[in-house]
Amino acid sequence: MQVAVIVPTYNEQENIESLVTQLLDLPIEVCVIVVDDNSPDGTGEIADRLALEHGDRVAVIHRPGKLGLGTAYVAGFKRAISDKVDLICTMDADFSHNPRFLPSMVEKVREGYDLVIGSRYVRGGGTSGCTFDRKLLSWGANAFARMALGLHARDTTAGFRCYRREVLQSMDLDAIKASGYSFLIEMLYRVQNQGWKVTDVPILFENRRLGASKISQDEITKAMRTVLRLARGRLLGESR
Ligand SMILES: Nc1nc2c(ncn2[C@@H]2O[C@H](COP(=O)(O)OP(=O)(O)OP(=O)(O)O)[C@@H](O)[C@H]2O)c(=O)[nH]1
Ligand SMILES: [Mg+2]
Repeated sequence: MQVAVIVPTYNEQENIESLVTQLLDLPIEVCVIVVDDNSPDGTGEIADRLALEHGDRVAVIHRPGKLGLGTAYVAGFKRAISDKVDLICTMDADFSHNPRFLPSMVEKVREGYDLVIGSRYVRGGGTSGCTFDRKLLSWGANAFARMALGLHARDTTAGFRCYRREVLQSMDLDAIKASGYSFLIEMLYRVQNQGWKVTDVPILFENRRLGASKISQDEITKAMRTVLRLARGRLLGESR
């Protein structure tokens, strides 16, 4: 099975090289697709150098500016679908999602699941180094999304995921309205409503050590609006 890992980046120059190196050193073979939004700190140039050094195993998509996390995933998905890889994973560049958990996630898809989520909220999973406020935000957003949308997955806002290619191919990716962080919730909602098999595997989520967070108050407000929009559609009986 061919596995692609999509890594969206915006100002991750402290992290990108060691992350790509660790991904390429995993016991399973993966290729990496970096989606960089013209990071002012030069992340895109570092990624280009890595692509030159590693040939087919590293690709870089450059976008002209900070266009949001959701549309960065979509750009990566389209590339991976056209490359006909079997499994398409997503993860953050900041080591909150440690590459060492990827093999167990890929294994779950091999066992027959269609979407596997690297989850903080199942037995064996957890967080480390996060402030109380950050934990509360994440826990609250997750509980709200699960309740309002009837989501079964335990960690609905996690960006550490592994999709079977057919799941992404079956979707009109451009129809997903949420473009920022709430893209993850909308995507999960659509995947569940289409009847695909979703599960969580435990991961330890570690707070970023290097670089700065890109989550803003604006993103949090947008995420709440996305959940309310989808919940309204659910109440009105719209299928997705
Ligand atoms: N291409 C692209 N990548 C982005 C954008 N916004 C965030 N990212 C990347 O998406 C990943 C998640 O962003 P973070 O800022 O770490 O957000 P987070 O992990 O939810 O929050 P923290 O715990 O504060 O780090 C990182 O790899 C970012 O570099 C964007 O607009 N475009
Ligand atoms: Mg992060």
